[in-house]
Amino acid sequence: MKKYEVIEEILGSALTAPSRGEKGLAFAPVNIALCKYWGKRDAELNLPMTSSLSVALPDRGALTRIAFHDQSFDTVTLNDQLLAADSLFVKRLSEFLDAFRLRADWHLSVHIKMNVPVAAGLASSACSFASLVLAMKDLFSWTLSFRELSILARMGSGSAARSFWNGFVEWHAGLQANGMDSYAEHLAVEWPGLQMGILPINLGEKPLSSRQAMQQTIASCALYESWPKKAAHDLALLKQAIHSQNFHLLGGTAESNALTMHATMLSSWPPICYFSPETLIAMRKIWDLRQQGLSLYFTQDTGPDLKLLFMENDKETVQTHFPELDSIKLFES
Ligand code: 2P0
Repeated sequence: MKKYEVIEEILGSALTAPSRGEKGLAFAPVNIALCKYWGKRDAELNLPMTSSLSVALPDRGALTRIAFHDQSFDTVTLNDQLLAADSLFVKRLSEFLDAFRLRADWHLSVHIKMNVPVAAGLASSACSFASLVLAMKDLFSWTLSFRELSILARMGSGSAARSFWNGFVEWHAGLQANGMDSYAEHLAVEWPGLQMGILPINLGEKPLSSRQAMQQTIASCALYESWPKKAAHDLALLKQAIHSQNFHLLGGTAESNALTMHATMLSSWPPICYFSPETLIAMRKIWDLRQQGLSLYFTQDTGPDLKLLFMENDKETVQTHFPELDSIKLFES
């Protein structure tokens, strides 16, 4: 498998397990894409069709503690609850770990503490896989660059490639078949005052996973053809907005990018819809408020929740209109 070759290339002799009793511990933040990763050119390596750009939610994410244990399988606890071995999340983590068990027979106990809602379109798999890779780096004493860590995490979950930094991060799609040029990089630009608010909305039904939704879109959506062009255009605009600190350009581009991604899903067959009635009500309210002069934009991932973008000086007004909003400062100021 291609995945094994990439791991061999990056880790080489560091793949053997050290002595038992060692532990690894690491935190990785949630990242929210402003230009979305939507569609893969390689499903085994999670190589994306397009480059993407995200911003991290500082202090929100996954803290992962791992240790060798004597069982012949991995165990995973999430927020102190032991997950069923046949749950999708455990299977994905364990499959990911399989790729590292090349030269030694070891299994891990994995304890993840997450301070964001799990699997609600809040990038919980991204921060889980990134923190798992960092915890493995700690456990195995790997000396790796962030580029290599990003490549490793990407093979667990695509968007995990972007979860190693606070602030803005760009994930380069890359061109190589083995994905050695598909990694994320931190953009060293701060934007004091920029805020994101999580607007919790419950869909009330089990949503389709991002992975399935992407596959279904690529397989059946005629509009998808236009996505790479749209993504490249938005990425350039977002970088311009970040460098010139142009909030309207940032918010408008992020919102348009998210709506276009959802448009590709709506025009897939069978259709994929992550909107609940409350999502649409909130969108209309944001559009109305914007017409009245409030600088407020949103983005949406593969769940019904909206993430609102606004500046600190509008926080009180935004919070008055959306009292349930969980507002997060994206940069120290
Ligand atoms: C993103 N999403 O850029 C996009 C926008 C969801 C909507 O990356 O199959 O869990 O593990 O590579 O990373 C969520 O998809 O998918 C995602 P896999 P992943 O944040």
